[in-house]
Amino acid sequence: MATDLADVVRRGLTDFPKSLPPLLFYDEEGSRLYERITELPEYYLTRAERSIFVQRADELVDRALAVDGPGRQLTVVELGAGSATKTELLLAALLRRQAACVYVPIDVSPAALDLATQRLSESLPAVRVRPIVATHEGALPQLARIEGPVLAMFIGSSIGNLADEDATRLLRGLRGALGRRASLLLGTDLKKAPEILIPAYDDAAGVTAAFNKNVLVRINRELGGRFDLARFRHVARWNEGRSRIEMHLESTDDQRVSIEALGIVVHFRRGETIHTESSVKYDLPHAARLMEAGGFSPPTVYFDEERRFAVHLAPASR
Ligand code: AVJ
Repeated sequence: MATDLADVVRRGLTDFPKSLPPLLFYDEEGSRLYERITELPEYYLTRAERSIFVQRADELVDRALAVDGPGRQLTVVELGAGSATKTELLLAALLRRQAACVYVPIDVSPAALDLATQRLSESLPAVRVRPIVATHEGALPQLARIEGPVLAMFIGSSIGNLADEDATRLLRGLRGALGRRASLLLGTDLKKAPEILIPAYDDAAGVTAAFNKNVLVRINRELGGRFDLARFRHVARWNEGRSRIEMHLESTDDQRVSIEALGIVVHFRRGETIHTESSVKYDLPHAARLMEAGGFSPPTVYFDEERRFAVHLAPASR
């Protein structure tokens, strides 16, 4: 995959149908907006997953530690760590079992990693933070060098951004880099009524709309784009066949938008959209299939009280 912003944007906007990868959301402003999303009344995901950690962190940690037997310290790796507020609960539980631990947060946003490192140094000084600014795939070679047992966290239902083939490839990559010493802690949002899902991605305060449109702001700033935000509408759709929420930016009329750094003019028909994100909603067999295909054993599954969200813990399969 092209990782350079210009290449990614060129490819996405000259493709049909048009799309942009969700990775582009997370510049400094986008990371801030995402943090606000996690606090919205409609966005239940973060609260549901946090409540699982609040109630079950000790049990989760005991199970993760049991995989490798007693002795060596467990290292925690996290894909797409963001601000790591939920992870803190797990790290605190781990420090009730071992004196210190290494935590390796991976994120494309240096700002988010700085914030996480800063906060953890104050709240849990026994955690040695070794951040990696990279995409998930980009970090794999460095993960292969970690010694001892590793708990790899991929929480927040971030896996839902990936189509099943890509999710499987990523889990396999993780399993390949970490080997048999790895356990996987995977958070997945669960399939539920569109009446609950849609508002979670189209909130009343318009924070998700601003988060979505921020990719256009970013293209304007970083690539000399001329997107007029008033002529694009935030849309959240439920795709039943693929069991996913889709976010789009819909052009409100026929228009041409030039992007200076790319030397292109992009044409939009009225109602045409840029697909900016998919967020897959899982049932348990679906999640188990992905983990198995990724090289992990059947998981232990933990739920919040309302069964909106699931956290799966699985050791590497032999
Ligand atoms: C960070 C990918 C888990 O899909 O729910 C939130 C991102 N997009 N609101 C999700 C997001 C719109 C979020 N993930």
